[in-house]
Amino acid sequence: MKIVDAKFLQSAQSVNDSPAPNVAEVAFLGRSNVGKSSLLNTLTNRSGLAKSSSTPGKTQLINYFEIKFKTDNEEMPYIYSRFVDLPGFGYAKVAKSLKAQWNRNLTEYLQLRPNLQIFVHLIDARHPELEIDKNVDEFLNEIKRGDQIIVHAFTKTDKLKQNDLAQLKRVYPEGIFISNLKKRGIMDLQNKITGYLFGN
Ligand SMILES: Nc1nc2c(ncn2[C@@H]2O[C@H](COP(=O)(O)OP(=O)(O)O)[C@@H](O)[C@H]2O)c(=O)[nH]1
Ligand SMILES: [Mg+2]
Repeated sequence: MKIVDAKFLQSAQSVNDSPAPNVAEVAFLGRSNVGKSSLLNTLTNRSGLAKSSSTPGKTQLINYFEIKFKTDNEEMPYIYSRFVDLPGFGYAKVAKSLKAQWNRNLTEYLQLRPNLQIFVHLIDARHPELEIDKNVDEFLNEIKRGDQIIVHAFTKTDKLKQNDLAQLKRVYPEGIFISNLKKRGIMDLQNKITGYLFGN
């Protein structure tokens, strides 16, 4: 299965102004600067795709992308899902009140979205044990329904020495190990997503 098209669908402030929950969604979340936009662009093979969400103002919003997959089934050659770019956490420069509002909207999306199937939690491979990522992971494990999975995607693995990467893989055997720079781990993540959503 292969992604053949991807396009920006819409931005939303919260679940209330989000598109109808009628297509399976994959949410991407992580600290600001972890490499989320780069990963979305690499995954979809659209270099400018997530740029629309990095323009000032839009980084605070939930950004929906429509993803078109080619199947091997002639009767149903294409199948769709949505990738959802969530606001990065750990934004130091923003006022506290605004931060709280973002968190509320984000939390609501994560907890209330019935068609949300996969949480892709991006973690900087150089700093896998940050308190904020542990908190997020704990929260996701608390709210996760039986029909959902959490995927840990370690980014910027090109910045690790071979030994350190091997060690990280031992500690997180279920992890996906990504380098946007070297285009590593991208198919592993795509296969994980399509395997779970579509069974292949
Ligand atoms: N070395 C390296 N740098 C990366 C990788 N992915 C992203 N970056 C860089 O990290 C910075 C933040 O990336 P971006 O995708 O905008 O992060 P976001 O804030 O999570 O959306 C940019 O300077 C990217 O070029 C990667 O796999 N390897
Ligand atoms: Mg970004």
